[in-house]
This record gives sequence, structure tokens and C-alpha cells, in this order.
Amino acid sequence: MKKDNLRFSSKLIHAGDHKDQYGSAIVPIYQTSTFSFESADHGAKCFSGEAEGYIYTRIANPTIRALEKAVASLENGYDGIATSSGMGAVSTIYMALLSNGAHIVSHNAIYGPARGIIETIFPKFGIESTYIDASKLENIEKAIKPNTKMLYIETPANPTMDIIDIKAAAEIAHKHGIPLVVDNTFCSPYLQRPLDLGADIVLHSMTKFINGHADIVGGIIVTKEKDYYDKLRPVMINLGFNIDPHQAFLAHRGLKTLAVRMDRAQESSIIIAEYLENHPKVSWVKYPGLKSHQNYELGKKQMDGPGCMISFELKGGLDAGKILMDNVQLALLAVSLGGVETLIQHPASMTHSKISKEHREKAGITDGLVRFSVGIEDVNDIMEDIEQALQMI
Ligand code: LCS
Repeated sequence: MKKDNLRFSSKLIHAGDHKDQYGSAIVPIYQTSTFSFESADHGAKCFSGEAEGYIYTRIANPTIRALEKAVASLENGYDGIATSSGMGAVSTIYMALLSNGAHIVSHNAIYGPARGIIETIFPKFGIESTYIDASKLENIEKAIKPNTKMLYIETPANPTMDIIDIKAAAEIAHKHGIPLVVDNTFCSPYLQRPLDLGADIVLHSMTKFINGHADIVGGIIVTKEKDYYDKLRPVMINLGFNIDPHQAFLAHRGLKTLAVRMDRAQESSIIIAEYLENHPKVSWVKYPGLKSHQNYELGKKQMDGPGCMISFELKGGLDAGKILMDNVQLALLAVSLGGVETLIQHPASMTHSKISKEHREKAGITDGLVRFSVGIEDVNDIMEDIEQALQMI
């Protein structure tokens, strides 16, 4: 059987396969910083690109390459670039594609630091930004200027769960000759493949669903075409955003169970979102699987499932949210997401606290918003835990 056209769940197991001299079933951890050359001539040829061969782990490493090839194949892209963290992936993209005098257009509710570094670090390199509600396409069109070099979105967005039309955003970006970059962390390639919808570059915090076990920090970029790959890879290498082989091994191991983990957590998320929406103490719930989501139809069209992230606000606002967070016993009160354990956190004081209150409010990140990352525990236990905590309010 040819392994070229495997279905997604099979690709999860076999993409990035490699053969080694011992026939090892999985890709081993090449825990080495450097690789020896056969001869001086071979070393020189590896550097010039005339010969294939590993040189130094910051540049490339077999364990890392297997992971990069696997995720690139799942995203239907040209190739992957693994990074030390999701922010390493974000920074690689910004550093490679934005130069002095450039302008970036982005959604107002992306992961806090992805916006934060543009507003605090990049201005010193002469880079400006406009943050808009990109779920309204006319806002994107209005924000693009002659010096705009990138349209950067996250969908669903962290933590508002806004859904942005990737196909339409790509069309706008391309009309203006700029790339569309999509952070696909909340969906993973199992639920959404932005490159198929017209995006040029996709990135992930692998810390989340791809690894899935809350035991590493890592990131990855996949480009649709070779030219962006060739622009981005040297930036990752030379700015030192590389992942470690052991981290890459764990991410690759976690990746294999992505579909089964997400199927389970998503099934529970649908039940939990409906339960919360009907709860008398809850004022609103944002979850792509609820008909009340303002982009429910778009979500159904561009995603293969509503995912495992739920944002909601209690009628008692922040004070009630704090009681809930202090009283859950099964869910961990922790940032991050996409792991096998259910997590609860408060974006305004945690993941998005470095964004000004004014910008948060404009983006819909209210002080009362609470975010759930649903894990793979028994859904009845998760619900009983939420219910007992809600009763404390
Ligand atoms: N992109 C998204 C959508 C994220 O949610 C995160 C982290 C990143 C990028 C950055 O990835 P990292 O460097 O942490 O691997 N999101 C977090 C969150 O919501 N809670 O804690 C981290």
C-alpha cells in the first residue's frame, strides 16, 4: 500500500516515518548537538548544500525533522519549522517578514503576547500595527495600508472564540500582495487546515493540542510554498528559536493520539457548553458548536468540529468567576490549554493581562470572561465538578 494518500488518522501515526539501521518502530531521540562529517570535503559540501547531511542541531536534527515533516504533511504544506515555543514560531514569522517601516494588521483578540510583542518590542524596529475585529471582513480591508506586510489572525481566537473567515481573509491579503498567517493552535490540523483555505503560513503552539500532555513547550510553522519556508528557516536557525530533540520527540509522540484525544474532549465540550448555556448563573457562552455563536455557520464550514475550548461569563461577573475558579477540584486552575486534563483560567488577569484594559474591552475580553480547556476525563466528573463549584456562588 502506498503511504502517500493516507487518511488523517493514519497520517498521524505514519507521517514523518523514517528508517534507521536498526528498524526502530519510532523515530529515536537524536540527543546530540553536533554531527560528524565523513571527511573535510563532505563537511564543506554539507555547508554549501552540495551534500545532504546533518551539521548541527540548531540547524536541523533527524528527530526534529521527522516531527516537522509530520506536521507539514497534516497541514498539507510544503515543509515545517519547529521552534522552542509557540512564541518562538510567532517571533520567527515577525522577524522574517517585518522590517523597518512595515505595518501589520491583526485581530484584536489574539494570544496576549503575540499582540504584546508587536506593541512593546517591535516599535523600536520601526514596525507599526493596527488591531481590528477581523471577524468583520470590511475592517481588514480598511486597516490595510501601502506599507502593510502581513495579515495575522487566530481562529478561533484566544480567548473570545471569534471565528474569522480564512478563505475571505486570504483573498483580501492576496489582493494587496501580502501573506495571510494563521495561528491554528485552537483547532490543530485535525479540525482545520488553513493552508487549504488559502493561508500562506500556519503556526501552532505545540505546547497545546499537538503535544497534548502538558509536558513540553514548543511551536511549529508550516508554509504552503518553498519561498516562505526559505525566508523563515534561516531566521529560526540564526536567532536560535530551535526546539530541542527531546521536546520534539515528545511532541511527535503526543501528535499520534491527536484525533482520539480531540474526539473525546470535543464530545464532552459540546455537552458542557450546552449545560453552561442553560445554567441560570451563566450570562453567556462562546463556543463554536453552539447555535448562539455569532459565526456558527462559518465555523461549521471551515472547521471539522467545534473544538475543546469554551469561554463564558457568569452573571455575577468577575467575583462569581473567582469563586468558580477557587472551588473547582478536578479542573486545574492553570493557563495553557489542549492537554488531557481540564484547565480553567481567567484571561484578563492571566494570559491577556499585559494587554491594556481598554484594548481588552474593545476586543471582548471582559473582566468576567472565564476560559475552559476541556480535557479527556469522564464528562460526568467534569460537569459534577463545575456544578459543585457553581453552587458556591
Ligand atoms: N498561540 C496561541 C493561540 C496560544 O494560545 C499560545 C499560548 C501561543 C501562541 C504561544 O505559545 P507558547 O509559546 O506558550 O507555546 N497560549 C497560552 C494560553 O492561552 N495560556 O497559556 C499559554
